[in-house]
Amino acid sequence: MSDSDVETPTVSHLSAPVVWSCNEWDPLEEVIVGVVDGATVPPWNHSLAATAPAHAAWFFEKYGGSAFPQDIISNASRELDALSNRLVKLGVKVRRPDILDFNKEVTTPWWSSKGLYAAMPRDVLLVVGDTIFEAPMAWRSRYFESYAFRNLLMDYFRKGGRWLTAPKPTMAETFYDPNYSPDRAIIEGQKQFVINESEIAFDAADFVRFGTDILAQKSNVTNAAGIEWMRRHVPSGFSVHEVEFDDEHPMHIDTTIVPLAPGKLLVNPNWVNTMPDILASWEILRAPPPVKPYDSALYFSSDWLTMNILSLDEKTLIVEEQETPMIEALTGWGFDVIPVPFRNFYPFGGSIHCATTDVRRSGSLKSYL
Ligand code: DAV
Repeated sequence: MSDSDVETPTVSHLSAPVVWSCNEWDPLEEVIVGVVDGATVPPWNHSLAATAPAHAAWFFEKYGGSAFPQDIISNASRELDALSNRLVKLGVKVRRPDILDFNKEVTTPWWSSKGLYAAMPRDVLLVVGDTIFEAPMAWRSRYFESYAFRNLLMDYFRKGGRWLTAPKPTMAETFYDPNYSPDRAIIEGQKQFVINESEIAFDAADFVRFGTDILAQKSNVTNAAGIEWMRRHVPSGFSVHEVEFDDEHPMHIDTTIVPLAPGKLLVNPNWVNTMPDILASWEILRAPPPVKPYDSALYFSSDWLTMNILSLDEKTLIVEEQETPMIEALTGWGFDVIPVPFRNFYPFGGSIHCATTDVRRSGSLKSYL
């Protein structure tokens, strides 16, 4: 390999950070918005059954292993493009992942599986200060998902960004609990999970950033070893705290608690019965019920996607346009809301927060908890 094959970073990340985000609400400068092209419906399996709503089983029976139906892809794609254009108009730099064909079967020494999608950058990438973390994931269908973001990550790396990839679990049979069942998710007061602690696993979306403090939950895709790995690898000045809520089938924290501004937290009224001590001083807004009906099209998630909001800054929130009770509640709490159409993205299992990940927000590292 000649020297010219690798561009050595010359830009100091201290003087002009290409990757910099410490919380969910500082002014947004650069964001990755997902894509749905190439999305494949994963075959129904044990780890998926742990969190997918039971009413969606028919969808996986019908389409599991095939590409998502084209009309679902086209309608969601239009909304993703519209969100991207809107963000650009608001002065935010928008990046998109590569389009990969997730309908290809991949084989590792332990298993074979088709892929899923590159729709949810929030699940795969987590920016903590000047470092972008690539999550190991816990579903076989997501093993290679981060490669859709490889060109972006290489670009950030070349420009001086720090990039860390967590060790991936083998996702062999031994990593999943064969006795786990969603209807026995709590046994003797203890939450049960479909993954065990034999290897490191997490999705980035089980972490939420409050400046120097990052809260994380164990879930059906994030184990204690994964949280501990993050704890040992976050840049200096950050600490990771484990929190637990009352969602019996947790997967991703961003429909449970959503910090909107310093001291202001949106919480899920069904899943947050007791506030962790660390959040005791924060003012809370209990999310109003989501607008229905659309639950027949929620194949991967609960109907709390209404809470899955992206902050442009600590005053301005991007919210799905049909979630009017939420828009009214947030406006009443002093926020400016930018409504965008995003309902056709819901079948992929997320809303605006899931479909994006902030790579750069201005502001400095501070303690808020
Ligand atoms: O509420 O089912 C969806 C969030 C996905 N990032 C839920 C979690």
